[in-house]
Amino acid sequence: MLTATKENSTNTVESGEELTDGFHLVIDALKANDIDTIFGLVGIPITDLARLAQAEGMRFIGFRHEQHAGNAAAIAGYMTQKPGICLTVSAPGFLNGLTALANATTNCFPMVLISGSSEREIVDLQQGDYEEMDQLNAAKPYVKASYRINKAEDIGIGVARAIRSAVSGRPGGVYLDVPAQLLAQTLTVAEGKKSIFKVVDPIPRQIPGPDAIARAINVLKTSKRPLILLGKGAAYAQADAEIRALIEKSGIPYLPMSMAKGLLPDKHPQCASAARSYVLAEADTVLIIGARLNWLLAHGKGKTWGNNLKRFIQVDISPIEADSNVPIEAPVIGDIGSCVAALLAEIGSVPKPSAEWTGAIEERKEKNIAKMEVTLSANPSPMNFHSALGAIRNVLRTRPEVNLVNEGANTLDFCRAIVDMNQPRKRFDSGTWGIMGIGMGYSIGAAVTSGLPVVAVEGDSAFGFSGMELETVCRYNLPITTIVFNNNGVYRGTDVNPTGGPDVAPTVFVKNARYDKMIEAFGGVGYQVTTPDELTKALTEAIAAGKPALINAVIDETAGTESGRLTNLNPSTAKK
Ligand code: ADP
Ligand code: TPW
Repeated sequence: MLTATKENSTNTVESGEELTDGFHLVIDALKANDIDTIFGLVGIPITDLARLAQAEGMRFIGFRHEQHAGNAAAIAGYMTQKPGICLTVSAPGFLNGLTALANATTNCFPMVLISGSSEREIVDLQQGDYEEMDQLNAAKPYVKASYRINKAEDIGIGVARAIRSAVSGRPGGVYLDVPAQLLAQTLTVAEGKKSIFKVVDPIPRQIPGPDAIARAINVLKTSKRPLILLGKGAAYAQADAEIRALIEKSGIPYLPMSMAKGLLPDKHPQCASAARSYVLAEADTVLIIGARLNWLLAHGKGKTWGNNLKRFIQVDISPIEADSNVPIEAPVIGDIGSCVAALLAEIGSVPKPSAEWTGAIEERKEKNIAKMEVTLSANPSPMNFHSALGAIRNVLRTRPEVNLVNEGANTLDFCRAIVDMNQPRKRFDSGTWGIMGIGMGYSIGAAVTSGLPVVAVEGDSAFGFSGMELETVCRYNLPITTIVFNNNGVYRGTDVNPTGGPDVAPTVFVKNARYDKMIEAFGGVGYQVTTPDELTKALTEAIAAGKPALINAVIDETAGTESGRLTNLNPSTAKK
């Protein structure tokens, strides 16, 4: 605590009265709202903020690049429904964090990026301050909300607004600008205390109208081949029991989007993942819960959907999500817990789907699963994506509590299809943008938040975006096992430079790189594996050890497909 010896910035204090300052008030405001962890990277003007957070009993997890601190905060927000907090310096630090904040907004994850900023009067006249930038305006297009706090007495309100904005309604990223001089401003302790408070009901329930529920139930009553589609919004909502009850009571087959896998165990008899193409094409009515009809679902139309317009019911908290891509016959607007509970109360009046529909799905599933097992159990040399993922799947089946982080192209597509999930909110991947670079940030965020092991399944290109954070993983001794699918390049390693010149092709990396040596530099354990058996042994051992490890899994460099399953989005290979 500071002590006033003469007039301070508030000009109200008599000599000897105890003072507090902006640094303390920011920490007090976060703590008052049960925030116990900050992910960030220090420097002027926020180093002392990080020090103080730690001194006041919060965890400060320091990163090597702000984007990964931001990604850690974002995934912590997704896992907990509390905004993940990322702290950065001004201008470049802020911009490095902004990618993560924009990604959080895109994925509907609650997060607050707090960045120090330069003096307003210099920034606004563009007089060339250290790390000068108009950060508030730079953030605006990419966030749900952005605020600047200019007076120490407003810190409580500013933090409250940031928290409420991040978690209420559709969650998203919030930018909070803290000018350097704000942090140094003082108030009396009594004034400071008065200005800090805990946000009441930051995630208010939003109850759907009874007419919307009746409309949705009527659509279901008249459907012949219904399907429920679960998105990561459904996982985020933590309404697991209600969702399970709705699915089981209705008897309707369901399909989880990738981060909704495990909301119900993937082995659930009504899970239609193994017949995905069939159900999307053949369903006549789709009840969407917490998913958007964006590119990941072919915008709700075209060949993926059997070229016919479906009847859609959409449960979402955003009133403007419906009709974004195709007409929605029955929008149900509210929080998923309330909406699903209201649908559950009426679902008894909807006839169970016909045996013809569920039987046809079952038949497809059995055929596809049998085909997949043959592919997974083949043991080619060198190892390919399937044989490696078959081994990982078998190990993770014995450890359902493990968090799985996944990025890459082929590595992402195949892992999503092969590695089943059995608990909710355990799968974290490239998400709505298909972004590369979330690997180590999400892994660290998930490990710190849950205290449970993390396995990151990473393409070698994908891993490169955040690889330096291996030092962070080792520094905090986190139970993270990173598996690099090393096929010598982006998608694969066999492209050649057609000119015969000295540069390698744009997709090619150093051959036979030893990513396992990288973690050894920081005291972690490295493994090099070339067969599924070696991978099984290394992964089992690494998870059991609960310490930082990296497995360099050598994958056939010819095995990958350009852009994985997104070949159709490449301008040169898209089907016209
Ligand atoms: P996916 O990528 O899995 O298809 P999306 O991120 O596209 O999922 O969609 C998630 C949707 O869930 C968003 O439209 C968002 O508004 C919605 N959502 C998030 N949280 C809630 C909630 N608590 N209640 C209702 N809808 C929610
Ligand atoms: C921020 C473009 C999509 S997938 C990918 C890139 C570079 C890497 C694929 O190679 P990898 O995986 O990881 O070795 P695999 O299994 O196919 O061998 N920059 C950003 N995001 C994206 N999506 C890209 C580039 C891309």
